[in-house]
Amino acid sequence: MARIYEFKEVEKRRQDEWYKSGIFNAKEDKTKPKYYCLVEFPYPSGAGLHVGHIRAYSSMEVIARKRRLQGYNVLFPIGYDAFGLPTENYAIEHGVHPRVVTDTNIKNFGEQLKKVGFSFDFSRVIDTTDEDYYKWTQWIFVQLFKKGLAYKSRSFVNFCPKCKVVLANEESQDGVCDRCGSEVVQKEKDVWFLKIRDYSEKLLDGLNEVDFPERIKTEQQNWIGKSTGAEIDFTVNGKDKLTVYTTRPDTIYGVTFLVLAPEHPLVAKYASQIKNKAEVEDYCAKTKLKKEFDRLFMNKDKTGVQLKGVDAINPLTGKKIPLFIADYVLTGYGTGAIMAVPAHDTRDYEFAKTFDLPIVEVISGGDVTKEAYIAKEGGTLVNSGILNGLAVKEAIKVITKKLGEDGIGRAKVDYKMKDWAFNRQRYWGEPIPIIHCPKCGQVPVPEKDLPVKLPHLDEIRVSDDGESPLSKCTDWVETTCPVCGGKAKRETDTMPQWAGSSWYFLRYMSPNEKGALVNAEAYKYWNQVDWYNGGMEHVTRHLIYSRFWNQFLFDIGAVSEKEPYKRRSMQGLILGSDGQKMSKSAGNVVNPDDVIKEYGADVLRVYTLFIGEYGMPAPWQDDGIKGCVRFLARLWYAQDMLGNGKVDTSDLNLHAVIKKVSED
Ligand code: ANZ
Ligand code: ZN
Repeated sequence: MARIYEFKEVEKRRQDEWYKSGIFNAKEDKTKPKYYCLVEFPYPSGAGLHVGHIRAYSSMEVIARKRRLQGYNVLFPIGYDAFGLPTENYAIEHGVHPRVVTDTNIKNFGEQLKKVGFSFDFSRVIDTTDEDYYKWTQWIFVQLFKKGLAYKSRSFVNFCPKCKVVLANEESQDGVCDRCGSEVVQKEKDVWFLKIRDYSEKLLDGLNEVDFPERIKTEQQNWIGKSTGAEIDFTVNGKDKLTVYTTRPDTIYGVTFLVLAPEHPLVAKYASQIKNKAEVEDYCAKTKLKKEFDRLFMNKDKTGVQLKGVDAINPLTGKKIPLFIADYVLTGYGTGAIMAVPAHDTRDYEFAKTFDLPIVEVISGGDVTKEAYIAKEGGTLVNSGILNGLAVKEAIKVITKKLGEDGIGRAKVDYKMKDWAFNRQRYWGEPIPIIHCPKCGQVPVPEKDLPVKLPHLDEIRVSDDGESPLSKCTDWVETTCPVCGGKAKRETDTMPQWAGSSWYFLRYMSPNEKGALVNAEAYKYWNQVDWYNGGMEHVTRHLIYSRFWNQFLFDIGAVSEKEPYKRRSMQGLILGSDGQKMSKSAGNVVNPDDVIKEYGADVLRVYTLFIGEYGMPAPWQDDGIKGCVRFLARLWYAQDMLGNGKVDTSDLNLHAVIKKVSED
């Protein structure tokens, strides 16, 4: 182990030289081909750098260094995604301003990153909480607003009662808050949305252009959740139209009831005609308390209530069918109403069994007295009038055409992805640059007045009504309308965590540019990110959001590439030595500083690269570190021997060595 002392001594000396001379600082050099390496910039938490960061960054470090040796002009930047809840919560708890907390944490992260010896360009460090940075985050929001892609609407949202924030679906994936683990409740609130749904097709198409692992493409496709089917209009109570969305219009002869989401507007509309009103209202109230996740996946026992006094007609069989409300039908998907085909849909089947409703087989091949027959391929239509004898695929075409001719239906594409809930009632975020004028309505802050600076507040606690702390800052809230000059109020919500990271890869190209989000020349040179490495957990959020923003910026001519990232890879997590996720509470966290202190940075870097199959989780093992120490000692020895001329290298086939090393 004698060598460790040497490692450490040399490392320190080298690092000091590197960062003093700025040897890794990238300059636009048109005589050289460029290569843009990107890693997910860290959230500067109080806990400091994690060994997971080291794994994620060391791999890209290898690529960056290799590309430099290959003659590329490499951009390998780093920065901080610094708005967000943990800092804000820490600030509240300790009575320190989040600005101070953020600056302290960033300073600490910078020192740690340098101790690891990363070849980042530290002259381009960006901080999403910097006014010069979030000016452009706000500018992008204003452009989205002007194009009608940002809107405010009253809506049911996922609300975390502990953090007191509205969460996007992506942040409450299993019905629990991403941040604190509390159960999420549904709450009605004014919410800003970005119309990411309008970009569904573009986001799907773009996947054909990029070099992403299949796993990532599939996750994004599933998240967007494209489905093709039809909308069909049913007639309710002889006169009103009720439209359902179905992927199986061919099964229409098998429809024996309709189901509405409890939130469906028709329920309120028929309030006076519904005979069992109390029962219905009770059920609606109970549904409100349920999380969407449970409604979708935990609904083993189907519950629901018939709307007595209301009925519909199956337009093809002419038969009267009952209407129900049930929480397995969601309000945010399709039309919030379904035609139920119990013979061929499992959920409808269970519901029909529970409520003793008729089950009519319309696709042959299964045994619908036992279970729903859901196979789409191979079945033949039966009990279906004009569709009898047709295969499913053919029947879908025929019936969709007929519904169209009869004016009661149309082909329809739908997406599971919802619009992006884009606000927080919190302090530590980018103010949403909108002014509310009693005369002119929502007016975007003129570009010359950006950034809308976050005012300094001493009290940043959220009030119990869930309103943003900014709403208490009267001096800041009260302003004049940029259109009519009358008295107006500023929007007091801030943007969500994901805003700043949705375009940061552009800012690195010209971090000090004043006149645009990115300098045109710099963009022309650095252009797309050549290789982006990050975590699998960011594939459905950050990676979709940032592709959306980039596609939008392309559409308004702010950038010339549709896709921001040419290639993406992902590292697996580093687990504690007990095989569990590292966490303070489990006491299995490894601090990279300690490893460096004991073994030196190279050992840490080499170990995180060799720890296991790159895309897979791997437990931290002290024995593994010792192996890396021995490996590096041998390397040093070999170098000494070569340097001293003690080894004859005349018959060394340099090209063969380069080939082998490159491939490995
Ligand atoms: C009739 C039918 C018959 C259906 C059948 C399926 C099978 P995907 O494929 O995931 O897009 N559906 C529509 N809107 C819904 C909502 N808001 N909440 C819950 N379920 C809803 O799912 C589309 C199918 O899910 C639709 O097609 C509808 O049920 C149901 F043999 O309509 B189907
Ligand atoms: Zn006005």
